[in-house]
Parts: sequence; structure tokens; C-alpha cells
Amino acid sequence: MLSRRALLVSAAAAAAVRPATLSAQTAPAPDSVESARSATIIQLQRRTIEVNGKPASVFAVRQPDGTSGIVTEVGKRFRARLQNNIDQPSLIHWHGLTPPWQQDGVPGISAPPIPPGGSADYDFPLRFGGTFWMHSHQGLQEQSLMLAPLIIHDDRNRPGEQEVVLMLNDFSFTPPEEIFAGLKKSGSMPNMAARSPQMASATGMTPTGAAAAPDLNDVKYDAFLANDRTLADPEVVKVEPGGHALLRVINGSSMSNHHLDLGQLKGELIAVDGFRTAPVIANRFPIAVAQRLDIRLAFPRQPAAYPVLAVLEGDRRQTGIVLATGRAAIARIADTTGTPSPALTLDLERRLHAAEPLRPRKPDRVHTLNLTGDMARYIWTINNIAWNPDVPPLPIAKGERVELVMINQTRMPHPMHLHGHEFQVVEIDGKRFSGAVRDTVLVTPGRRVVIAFDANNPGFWAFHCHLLYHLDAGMFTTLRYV
Ligand SMILES: [Cu+2]
Repeated sequence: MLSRRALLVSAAAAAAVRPATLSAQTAPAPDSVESARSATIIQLQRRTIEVNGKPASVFAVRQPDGTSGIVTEVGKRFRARLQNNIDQPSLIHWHGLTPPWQQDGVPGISAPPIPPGGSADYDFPLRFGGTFWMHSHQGLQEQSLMLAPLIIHDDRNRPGEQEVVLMLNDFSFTPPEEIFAGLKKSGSMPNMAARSPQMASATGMTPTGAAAAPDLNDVKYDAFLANDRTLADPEVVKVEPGGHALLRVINGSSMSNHHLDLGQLKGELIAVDGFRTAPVIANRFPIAVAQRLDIRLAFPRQPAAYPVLAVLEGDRRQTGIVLATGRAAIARIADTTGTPSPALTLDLERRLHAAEPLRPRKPDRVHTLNLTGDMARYIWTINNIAWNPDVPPLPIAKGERVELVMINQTRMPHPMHLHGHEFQVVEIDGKRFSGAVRDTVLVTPGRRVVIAFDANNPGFWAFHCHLLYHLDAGMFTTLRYV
């Protein structure tokens, strides 16, 4: 398990790679007095929410005034003091940002976890705007909602335009450690809906390498949350008739990929994972775990209610919020759809083109990463190795253009996340193209996806599957360069 090992290795790892500038906790910047004054206080807390009519004890990442996460502006510095007000160690990762590696928030890689009652300071420039999020990288805390939005405004925010943030989460009353133990004990229980013949053909799978049908949703959740609520009592957001809004969707789920369904509204997708793309107009978009979508919406003039739904892939269950213009009646929305949705595909990914692609360049270094695993024993691996502190980091060097070739040899989709660097999707199944710039890309079963990035942020970085229990079961590795 990453968490326990992470604790054990943190000292060794830090000793091995820590440069003269120490971690956030111990090395205040020279202007630390001013930093502390202008820093945003973020507190890790316990809170109780109601799910399916029952109280649920979960975490919160919020400011003293109750604001969940942070909204800030590009060009500013990210200055935050993170206070651990829970009774266990924790550390928060700023997902999608490019801080100095010691401030990246991965226990045992970037810095030791913050003990209960402790705090850590963060201070680094915000190089780009967009929709990001923050979440615990400690143990399985993310499953208990130790997460929040991290929104960086830039010129995609039109003056006066409303902004709607939609955070998606999966929820279980079973403690995450028990969920993980159950997966380990019984292996993955494949989703029956996902095994039907039409599902197999819908995914276009060929029975080479991986099996013919994907396995989806290996954790059975009690609820799917949209801004902490279910469709039994969804959030209703008032929007301007005839107006526009910028919808920022964050898939903060631990294990659940979704189809975002805008119903009657057409959306203009303008960015993925914070980075702008050539616009794509549609009313349905895939969103894998940890990914984000920025979608511009236009509302008709007449009063109406517009559900914005997230349908679990390969399943009938859904969650969402309602956007209402005028005094529209809000009808009850069922928490299941009529027919199961298909598995996510890479169809949209193939159509996405970065508005600001990487400068074309031959790679100086290519690493091939087979995504592998033993479903029966619930061990998830990269090149058949479950991560442990003895696994050497992937070698790269400063200034290189690096390509990572990911080949999914399993029957589950894996959303792969690189820390500390934005990357560009440059190939899917042998076809080169100038794809989206992102920080998390889905690799569906049997597929080959290639990403490229510039090694421009030296340090010790994590690269892993963002499905929480896959990550904890070993589908994790590191890159290190100075
Ligand atoms: Cu995975």
C-alpha cells in the first residue's frame, strides 16, 4: 500500500533527492512574513453531510469562511497555508498545477505528510488559468471527500459571465479501507451490464491483448454526488434567461468515469484539464476520473429547467445539478437512466486539438509503460511491477522532450495522471495528431496512447493511474531529474 510505505520511505526519499531548498514546512521563502500575511488559509476538516437520508462523516478542504477550495487568478502567486485539523496525517496535491516538486503534495515523494495540528506553507507562481482541483494523496482519504475545486480565472472568463462549478464524487458508507480489503479478497467483480454483447461492440474492442469486453466500476457505490448532493435533492443554480455561463466540471470521483449529459442544452467545450482546445460543440462529453471540462453554455429566453447530468459509464446510475432560468418548475429527476450508458471511448480524445500545442519536436527519450494487472488478486502494475520504494524512477533529463507510450493490457480503463507537467496527447493507436494538452488521459482497454511533455520542472514526480484503488494497489511510478 502506498500510504504506509510512503510514510516509511519519506525520510529516505527526501534525503536522497532533497536539494538545498527544503520542503514547504521547513523552508519559508525569504519573504515569508509577507507570504504568511497574504496567504489563503486552507483547513482540512471533518464534516457531516447527508447522503440517501443518512448522515455521513466525510472530510472538507476549505477556508475559515467555509469556502470549499480556492478561486484565484492567473499571474498571481499561489500562496496558501494548509492547516491539518483532522486526527490523522494528511497532505494535499494541487492537481494539474506545476509547483516546485517539494510542494506537490505526494507523501513520501514530495514531502512528509502534515501531522494532526500541523501546517505547511505553499508559494509558487500560477503559470496558467483553468479548472483544477486539490485532493489528498494520503492513503484513501480522497474517497472520503478530502478534495475541493481549485479555479484559476483568466481571460476565458468573460466580463460578467456566470460561472458554475460542478464537482462529481462517488460515495460509499463502507469505509475506504474496507472497500479496498474487499477488492483484494474477491478480486474485481465485473459489472454485468458492461459484459452484455452490445457493450462489447459499442466499445469497438478487438479480442487481442485485452479481453473482448471491458470491466467497469469495480466498486459498488451507495451514491453519486454532484456538489455533495444526489438527484433526490439536487443543487438548483439560477441562471440568466438568454444568457451564458461557464460550466466547470471536475470529476473528483475515486473510481467512476462519467458521461456528462447536457440534455437540451448544447455546450461549447473550450478546455480540458484547464487547457484550451479548439471548441467542440455537443451535448454529451466523456469525463474520466480526475479530468475536468470547461463548457460554455447558452440559455434560451423562456423560463426552463436544464438538468446537467453525469451518467456513470456502463451503468444506469446518474447524478447532477439543475440550471434554472426564470421561475421554471423543477421536476424530480430519476437517479437512473432507462438504459445503461456505453463505456467511455477515446472518440472525443481523437477529435480534440490543443489551442496552444507543444512546439513540434522529436522526442529525446521514449518510455513504454504497459498498464498491467492481476484482476483476480487486485494487483495493478506498470510493466508488471507494483510500485514500491525500491522501484527506480524513470530516468529523464532536464530540457528533454519526453514521450510516454501507454499500452493498456488490462480489461479496465485507466485515467493516467502526470504530476508537475502539462502534457500533450500526440498519438492514439498509431495515429499521430496534435491532441489536447492535459494532465490526465484515459487509456481504455487494449488501446495505445502516447503523450509528450517537456522536462522543464526538475524534481521527483509521480505518474499513476488516478483510480484510487488501482493507485493504492501499485499502478504508480515516478520520474526524477535535476
Ligand atoms: Cu487504473
